[in-house]
Amino acid sequence: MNTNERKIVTLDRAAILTDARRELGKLDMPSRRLFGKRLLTLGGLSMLTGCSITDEASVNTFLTAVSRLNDRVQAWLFDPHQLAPTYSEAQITRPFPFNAFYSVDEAPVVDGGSYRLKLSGLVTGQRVWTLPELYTLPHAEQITRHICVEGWSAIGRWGGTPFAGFLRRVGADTSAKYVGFRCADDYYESIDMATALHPQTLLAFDYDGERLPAKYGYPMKLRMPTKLGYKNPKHIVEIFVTNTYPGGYWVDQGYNWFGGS
Ligand SMILES: Nc1nc2c(c(=O)[nH]1)N[C@H]1C(S)=C(S)[C@@H](COP(=O)(O)O)O[C@H]1N2
Ligand SMILES: [Mo]
Repeated sequence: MNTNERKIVTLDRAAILTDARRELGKLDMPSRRLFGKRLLTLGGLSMLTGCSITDEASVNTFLTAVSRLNDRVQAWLFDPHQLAPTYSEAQITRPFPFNAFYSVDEAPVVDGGSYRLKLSGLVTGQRVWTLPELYTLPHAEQITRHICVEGWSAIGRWGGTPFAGFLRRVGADTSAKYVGFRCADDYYESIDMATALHPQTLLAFDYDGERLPAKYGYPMKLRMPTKLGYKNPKHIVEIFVTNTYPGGYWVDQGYNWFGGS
């Protein structure tokens, strides 16, 4: 028994390990093998994360560190060329569910005429975009599955412009680590650059052949079939490129940042 392990005997080892396992359990098989049984002990994990687990506060620090470890493994496993499954029109879930941190009648009402999308951070084209300008960009459609951590998934159809092309057009530094989003409803998110450049990552203006209604994120959302629902920001008003970790609305409350699906 090392010093750390001796200190944690008074804490509920089983419960902490269950939480840590749940965090790592979001990973798929190759990474589970990577973390083989030996490392999934508290001693092994605290060594990997560099945390000593001695009290409540350090349990939280430890679990956050496990989550960031999970981010790094997911980023490492992420295949930028691997496509998420696509579906047929007939498989679309109708009606498509709404979800947000408020109820549907509280969805922000954004005025399309005065709307301006702001581009900031590590981009040479720091400027604002009007909706008519954005609507002239190359168009793509996808029918993909949206998976929410609250326990539902649904197939929907989104249309918009491939995000990689948009980032290149605005002169984004694609060697930067993060793309961050600010939303009209105080939501915020950030994603890794590899996912931002993934061919199925779409700056979506349409839902099922129509402009996005307010509930699904008017005037635009980022649609990523490779990420869980909460990583897909609706009502985007600002996009920024940065090397400083920006966090996210749910991520800052303990959800895993990478959030792969
Ligand atoms: N701006 C904003 N974006 C958001 C959210 C939100 O509350 N506000 N909720 C997220 C969550 S948890 C989910 S599951 C999806 C729901 O998208 P939908 O309403 O199109 O189904 O939006 C995500 N993006
Ligand atoms: Mo969600």
